Amino acid sequence: MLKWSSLIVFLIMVGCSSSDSGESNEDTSDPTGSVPDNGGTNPTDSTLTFTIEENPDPSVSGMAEFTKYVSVLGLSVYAEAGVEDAYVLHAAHVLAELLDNDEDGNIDDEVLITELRNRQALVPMFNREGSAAENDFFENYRGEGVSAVLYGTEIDPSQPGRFGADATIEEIMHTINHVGHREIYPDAFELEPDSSLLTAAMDVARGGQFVYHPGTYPDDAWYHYDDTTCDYRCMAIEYLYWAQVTNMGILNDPQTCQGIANEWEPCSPELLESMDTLVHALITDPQYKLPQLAPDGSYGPAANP
Ligand SMILES: [Ca+2]
Ligand SMILES: [Ca+2]
Repeated sequence: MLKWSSLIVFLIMVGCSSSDSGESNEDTSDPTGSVPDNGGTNPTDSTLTFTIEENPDPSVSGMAEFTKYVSVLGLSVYAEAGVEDAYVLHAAHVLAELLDNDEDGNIDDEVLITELRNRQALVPMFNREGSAAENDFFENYRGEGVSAVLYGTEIDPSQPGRFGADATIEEIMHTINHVGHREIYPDAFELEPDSSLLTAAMDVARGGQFVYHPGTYPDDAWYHYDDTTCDYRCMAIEYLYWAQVTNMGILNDPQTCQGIANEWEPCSPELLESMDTLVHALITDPQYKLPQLAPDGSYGPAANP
């Protein structure tokens, strides 16, 4: 649905440039510098109601074209002017729901949130592909807190996560997984061949280890993305997303199953558990504290005591 491979290229570039990012941003306010670190797992009261503010960081490299900003549990959502406020708030709620998945007011994984805050993880939202803000961001952003971007044209708050309607959960999950989980649990979630439980599971799901796209997959493969420009790491981060949203039940309807069959077969939680035992065991292993519940676009600890 997205030019995911180009995003992967972007994130790899971002990753490669991270070593000098500190210097380039040193004399300007950093993207999340205005966000107080509450120092604990409990979100502050102000996070319970998200508010769209003016972009506090227009002078930071790559951030000049954003006009809207929401602080979410010490992380940031930035949006271009044409992205509707309701869409920006939808992204903020989904981000919070993925981090405090049981919505009890406590962030589920302290190690994860610390990593994401340290890397100044953010969700960039653009009007559309090729917009002014996207061009500026892709050209000039020097941080290490992004691995996917979100367009106003691919958001529908009334259908959270529905394939083909709302990419909010997908794109935010990619960033959390790539910037956070891969870093803090590398033995589980690293993306290189032979590096992790994730890639071991993927090699089974694809019917073999294919560092380069095999052209056609073995008949017994159930993960067979046909985008030949998506490299192994791209395949791995996308695989993790498929497994997680399947486990959440987001893909579990006949229309969606049919729509994604060219890429991903086990579209219900039950199929995932029986067909892909390795990845199911990985993503439900409590030590990694991955979100298990589908975000509904409404984060409300007060309503979920
Ligand atoms: Ca929680
Ligand atoms: Ca909710």
